[in-house]
Amino acid sequence: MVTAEQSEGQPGMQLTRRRFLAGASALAAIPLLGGLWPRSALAQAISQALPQFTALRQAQKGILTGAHWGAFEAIVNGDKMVGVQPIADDPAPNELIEMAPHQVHAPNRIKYPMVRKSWLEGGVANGRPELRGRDEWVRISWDKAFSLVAEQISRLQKEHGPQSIYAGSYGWKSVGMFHNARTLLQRLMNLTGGFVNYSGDYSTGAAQVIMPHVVGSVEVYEQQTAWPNVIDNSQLVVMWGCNPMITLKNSWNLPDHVGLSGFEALKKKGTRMISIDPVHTDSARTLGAEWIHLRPYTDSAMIIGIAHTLLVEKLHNPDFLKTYTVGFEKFEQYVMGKEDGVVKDAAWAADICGMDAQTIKTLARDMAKNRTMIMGGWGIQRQHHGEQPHWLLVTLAAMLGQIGLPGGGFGFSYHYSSGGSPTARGGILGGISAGSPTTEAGRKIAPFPVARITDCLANPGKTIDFNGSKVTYPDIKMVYVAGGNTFHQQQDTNSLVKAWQKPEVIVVNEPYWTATAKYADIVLPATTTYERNDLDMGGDYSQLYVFPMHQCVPPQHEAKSDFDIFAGIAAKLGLHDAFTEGKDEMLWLKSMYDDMKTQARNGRVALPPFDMFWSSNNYIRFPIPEENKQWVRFADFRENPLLNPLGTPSGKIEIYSDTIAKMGYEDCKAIPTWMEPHEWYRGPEAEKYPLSLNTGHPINRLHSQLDNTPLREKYAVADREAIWIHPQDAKARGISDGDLVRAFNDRGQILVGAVVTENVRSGVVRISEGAWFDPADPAQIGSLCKNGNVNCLTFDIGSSSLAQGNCGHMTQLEIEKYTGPVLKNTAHAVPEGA
Ligand code: PGD
Repeated sequence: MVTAEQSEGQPGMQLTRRRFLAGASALAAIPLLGGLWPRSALAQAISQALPQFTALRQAQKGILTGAHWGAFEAIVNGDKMVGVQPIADDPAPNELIEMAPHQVHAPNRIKYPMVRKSWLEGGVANGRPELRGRDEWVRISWDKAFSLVAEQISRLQKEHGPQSIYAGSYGWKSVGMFHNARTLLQRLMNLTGGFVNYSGDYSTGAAQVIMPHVVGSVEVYEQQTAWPNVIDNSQLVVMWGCNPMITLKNSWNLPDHVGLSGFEALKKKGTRMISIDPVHTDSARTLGAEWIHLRPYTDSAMIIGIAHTLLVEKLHNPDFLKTYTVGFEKFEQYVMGKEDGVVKDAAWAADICGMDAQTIKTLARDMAKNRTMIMGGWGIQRQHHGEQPHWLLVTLAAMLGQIGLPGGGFGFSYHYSSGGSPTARGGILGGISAGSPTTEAGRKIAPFPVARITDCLANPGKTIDFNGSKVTYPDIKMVYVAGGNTFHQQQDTNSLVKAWQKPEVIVVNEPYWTATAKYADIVLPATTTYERNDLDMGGDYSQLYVFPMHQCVPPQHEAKSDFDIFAGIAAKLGLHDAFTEGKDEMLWLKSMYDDMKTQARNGRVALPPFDMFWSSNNYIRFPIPEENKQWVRFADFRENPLLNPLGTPSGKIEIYSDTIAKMGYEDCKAIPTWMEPHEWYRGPEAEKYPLSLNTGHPINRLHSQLDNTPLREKYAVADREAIWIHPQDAKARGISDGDLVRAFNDRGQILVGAVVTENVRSGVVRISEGAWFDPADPAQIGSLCKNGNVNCLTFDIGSSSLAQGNCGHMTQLEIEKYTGPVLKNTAHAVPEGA
């Protein structure tokens, strides 16, 4: 059982946090709790309330700071970071924190502001955009850099308006509520008039659009039934397409790592766990979960097969369906083949999924017999028709009738940022605001779905469907990226390289020479978290800690924080005071803290003054109300659906959506359905490309972050990204463990290193996302990527007309043993002359 001490901890998206806390006002009746603060007149009370606080002070050697992979103390010698140690009460410290010194002192840091030579010389008219990624670089002063960028913004706002500047800048940046690269960029752009933004995200593009139609909330970023409740009550936990023991190592904000201890507790208790995945994941192996493997991209069919068994064996819950859902009868007709004559029974599903029907039937019976928690991952929705699996999982959970009961139902964020880590009661830090556009034109611009970036750059003026509306792409002339790695995140990298030649100017703020930086015109060196001061919350869902992130070392080389970079550009535009509001870094941190302090006081939690907090080099841990440890998602809806309706048009779970029906989309119908995907093992492309790709998140990295650290030694094979190949598939192609392999399809080719393993089912290969793009010949679009960037192979279409999410987890390919010339991996090299 997760104890009070263990069950600490909070998502990434501000939207989520606000949503949940609004929903959590039911907690208002908790008793008055004492203030929690470091060394002060109340030290005695503190050491009683926070034993771990004392432990931290005793053990403390270094400077408190943190990253997506954990809060830690940095050990510094002079101007060098030389080591780290985890904070004392992290229930599952993550070894990735050990990379912090390497992040600071990485050989491929961008040292100075740089400009691409042809752009500098030829200007916008003759900048030779086709040379992006292979041109020479010229070092310039910060003053010159600020002027160059400011001139472009000013020119474009005047000549083409805010719709010509794309500053969506999607990305995982670094932790810290103040130095939020993307928000700071957008704050500047709003002050200049406005800019084009994106909607959605790469993580949950499909699910976050379909779920509001189904249950009235995005679900993927909502608080989950609390871990202690799951541990106490769930009898069967089904991990459907997720790998929590890996993905929970990192969080959007500083992680509390409570989810990891939650899964460990389930294992210890002996709770039955099943992993449904084409890959025998690390989670399944370490937790001792049963492995049900299906063909990739066939999850929807399997869920429908389960639904059929439940129906014919009368294992479903008609009362729940009647009271809490609408449209089940239409789904039932579909499953029973009333209209199309195709009965979608276990045998039908098993044939599609490449498994035996008995497995599906047994699973259906086990789910109905036990208190079952279905934990759905997100990879299954980063696919063509990616809206369907989540809609179907909700439908399945509704048929089981356990939604809103302790330990039952479904949860789509247990594998992310410790969803289910009980919410503490304290203050919440707000960050710096992006503000809003200062011009009418800026206010009118509609965002486009984030993963349509290549399509947008390549096809200005094109109109696409999106969630019942139409979006017309603007004509983008400037792209500004700060805190993201477009050349990693976007599917079909080679199409991106082509479309990337369209804008007149591309600016990137980055600490490192990533491919996105190498393909820019102006590159501005950004500091890492460890070179600046910040504040963050610890625990995305739990909001458990307020954490000081102290500057550990001076800015490296000529790097500046994004705040200082944008303040410098703002000064050239006459907007310095509007941008900074007259405050420097520390004044901003103080005002953020003071706002939180006021808010906490309203919630009857007292906080120490900022100066005391900051100088203590300690963090504050908020108390968790007892009732939050047993919080059950949808319990209020279940208790009284009339008083607590869902945010759907009917107020109920919509298994049939009239709203979606009215959109009339062929690729997302009014009930959840199975549709053949764009590419799969039975499609025409499978003749040439028989292997199905699984591209999960990496074990020893966060997306592309840390690919340039010694961690590579743990996962790179022959100095390339690894590819997992089933022994049968390897043997058929004469490939042995450790071989260099060329993986390819019509879109691209990459060099990867073979790991021959039974941890993937035959017909499937796994390549993690995040390897930095490194084309063998940058002059040839489509040349071999020497580092193994999987997105060279994936295709770039929207999940459907509804959500337009990305399809990064779906593609057919072929592999062969690489016998070509020796190719040096230069993904992490500094461009010549830089
Ligand atoms: P990161 O590697 O986190 O990936 O894509 P995302 O672009 O978020 O890149 C963040 C970049 O920000 C890094 O280059 C880092 O150095 C930089 N950075 C960090 N801190 C700072 C800072 O303070 N200032 C500045 N200026 N820069 C900073 C991730 C995206 O990829 C996501 S979220 C998902 S879920 C998708 N996943 C997949 C997938 O599973 N499979 C495929 N095929 N494709 C995917 N793409 C998506």
